[in-house]
Amino acid sequence: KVPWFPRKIRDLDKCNLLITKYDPDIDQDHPGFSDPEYRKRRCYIAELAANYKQGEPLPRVEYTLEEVATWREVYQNLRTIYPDRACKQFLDGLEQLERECGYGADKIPQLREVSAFLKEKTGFQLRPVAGLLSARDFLASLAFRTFQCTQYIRHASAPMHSPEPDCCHELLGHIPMLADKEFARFSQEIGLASLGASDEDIEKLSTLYWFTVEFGLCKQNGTVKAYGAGLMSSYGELIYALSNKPEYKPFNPEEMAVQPYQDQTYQPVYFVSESFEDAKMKMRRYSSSIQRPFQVQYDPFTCSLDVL
Ligand code: H2B
Ligand code: FE
Repeated sequence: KVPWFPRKIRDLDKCNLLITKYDPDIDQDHPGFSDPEYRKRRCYIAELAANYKQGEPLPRVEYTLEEVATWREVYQNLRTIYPDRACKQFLDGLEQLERECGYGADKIPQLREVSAFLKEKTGFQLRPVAGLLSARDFLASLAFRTFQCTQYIRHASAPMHSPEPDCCHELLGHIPMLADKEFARFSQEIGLASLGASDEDIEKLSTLYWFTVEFGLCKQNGTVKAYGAGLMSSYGELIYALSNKPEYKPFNPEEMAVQPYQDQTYQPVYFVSESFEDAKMKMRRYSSSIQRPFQVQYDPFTCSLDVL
């Protein structure tokens, strides 16, 4: 039996299964656990996401001075190490965001503006999400060129690290790459491959996503550069990933899909692709090997799927 999957963009309102892992209300090791103000703030922002319906204007958050100070610290630190370490597509995207979308150290960009920017560049749009989503729901939204984006910020006591996605991770890590047409297509293709897939295949796709979109490296002009969002939003790991200390393996979806990974500390192994072209080609070959009794095609005019 084929698991349910969204057929039209409005169905994404139903793709909202949250995973409670690293929750500031439950996890004693979360930096915000013993800060009632922070937990209240998180509840308020979670509420905005929970009440959101497809097509509504994206909620705005008035960020506090403390939140902006956290953003500033993250932005300034990371911004200085990007030029030597980030791939070209990332740097291009970030420069456009700085020029055209108000990106900078002094204010946290609003999802509404960022979504409008992306829509013009690659057709991607954002929707707010309250926290870590199930892999199935997260990947399904990519099929509709929709990126589920958290809107809260990490706790002020730990600006250099967050155990869960936050707006620094989304806005600095993911958004610049989603402004690249080729990468946008790559992301949507992973999403399309996930629709109606078995739990086992979802697990594999989500591991692939991990080693590409989150922690991927690629060669450019003979040097290894980073493009993964987990790297772009972690000062320590971005330096570490390109330091020659970890193990590097060539891009190979079959191997990557079953490589164990962990989200507690730096990755012991990274996969390096020869180019985006190469990665996309190999991913396509992998995706088409996933067994499904139907084919899906995205219709951009109606933002819905044709299931054949
Ligand atoms: N949820 C949220 N909110 N942001 C993510 O970046 C994210 C997610 N990534 N759920 C997913 C899981 C990813 O790690 C893969 C697909 O499992
Ligand atoms: Fe991410």
